[in-house]
Amino acid sequence: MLGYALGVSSETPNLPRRIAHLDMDAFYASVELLRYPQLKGLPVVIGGGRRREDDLLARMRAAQPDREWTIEHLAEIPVDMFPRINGYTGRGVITTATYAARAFGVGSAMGVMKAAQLCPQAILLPVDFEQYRHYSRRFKEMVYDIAPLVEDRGVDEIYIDFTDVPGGQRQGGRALARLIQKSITDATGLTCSIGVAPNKLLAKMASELNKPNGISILQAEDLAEKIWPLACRKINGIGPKADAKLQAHGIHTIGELAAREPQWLIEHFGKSYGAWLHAASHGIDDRPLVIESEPVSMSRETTFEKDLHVLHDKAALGDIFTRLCQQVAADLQRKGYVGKTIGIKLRFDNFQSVTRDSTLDVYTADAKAIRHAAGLCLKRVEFKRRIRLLGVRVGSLVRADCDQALHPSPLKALSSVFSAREAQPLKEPHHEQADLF
Ligand code: DCP
Ligand code: MG
Repeated sequence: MLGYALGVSSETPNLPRRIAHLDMDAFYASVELLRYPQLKGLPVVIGGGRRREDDLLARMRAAQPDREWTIEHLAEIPVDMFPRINGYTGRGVITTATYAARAFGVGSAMGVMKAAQLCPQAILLPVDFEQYRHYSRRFKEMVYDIAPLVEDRGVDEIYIDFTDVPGGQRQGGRALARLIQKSITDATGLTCSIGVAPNKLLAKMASELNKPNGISILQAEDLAEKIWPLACRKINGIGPKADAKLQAHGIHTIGELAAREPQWLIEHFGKSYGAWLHAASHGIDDRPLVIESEPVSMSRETTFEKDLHVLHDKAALGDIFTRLCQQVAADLQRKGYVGKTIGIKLRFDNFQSVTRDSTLDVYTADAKAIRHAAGLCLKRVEFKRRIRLLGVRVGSLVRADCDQALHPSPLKALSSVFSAREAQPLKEPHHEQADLF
């Protein structure tokens, strides 16, 4: 999927934009059920410590030594032999649960011990990321073959531009959505849910309306009926903190959010987030699909559990900052890229965001070099409020093995030591209090 420029996806003037969001159903759990079909329909949770399936086979060999037990026989292991969640003690967290387990209130990100209280009879299986990645690739390949303009959103979700694909406009996209669903199920045995709408924001909400194995078609005129009654949290981009703040102002549903004056939202949530809240509640979103091509940047960011103070939480912030730099460096190295624009992003407790970046003269994927340059960017920020989000980005990427990356001009390489320090525009004050983490 190389060579697509950003945003080329729906330039056809005559056809209305139709964007699909596809999300696999109970993904990790459903992949587990492919090898343990005997668990279908039962409450199963995925998470906790590493307990390998070999353990299960070893138990079978001990229980029934007269026959063979290999990886070929996983589907024959009696349900009674599977480990139950109620024996679990530990601090593990659940990645996902089958719909049968969800009926008991069990769900993603819940502590395993909490889940054990809610559904003690649930079966607990360990995670197997390699297997999930395998099925992730397979379902995406099926989609690329039918509709090539795909934005990869992670292991189990994608956006697909239906606009110009045959069948993509029929019944608002339902015909094509059905075809894709069927192709995925035929190829993998897995089910997914698809929402089709005028843009990514609405498509993402639509895909949740009919889960599992559902299709939802949303038109702009359905907004008031289908979207406005939903809780604000259903908008991708309204997290628990923003939601709590909205609730405190008596705003619970997307409709109530849509009824607020944009100016009021801007006053309370900052210029960019406030304006975005207004647009989102009215179903407005013109973000293009980011089609797989050479990445332009890689970033890592984290929202803190509680807002942190630049002085009082200096050590914690320093650690988090270093870890983010290490993560970005590891991402770059794993994918074979180097970059020379190092940036930071901060969001304060009033939702105001600031970014700063600086461009080095040499390309790097080195955690220390990134940390150093990002640290200098931090100095250019004035910290008057607590911080709720911190991010590190490396941009201007090139492949690590290309000429530019391997043979920087010697003069430039020498000067880079200084330029990182001097990259900040002169008009910006140097805030010494930021020299802290
Ligand atoms: N996941 C995780 N930790 C979380 C949330 C999700 O490890 N807190 C993993 C497990 C999920 C996968 O990511 O299977 C996809 O996440 P989804 O939110 O799409 O959840 P599911 O696919 O499991 O269920 P759904 O049918 O609601 O999409
Ligand atoms: Mg999913």
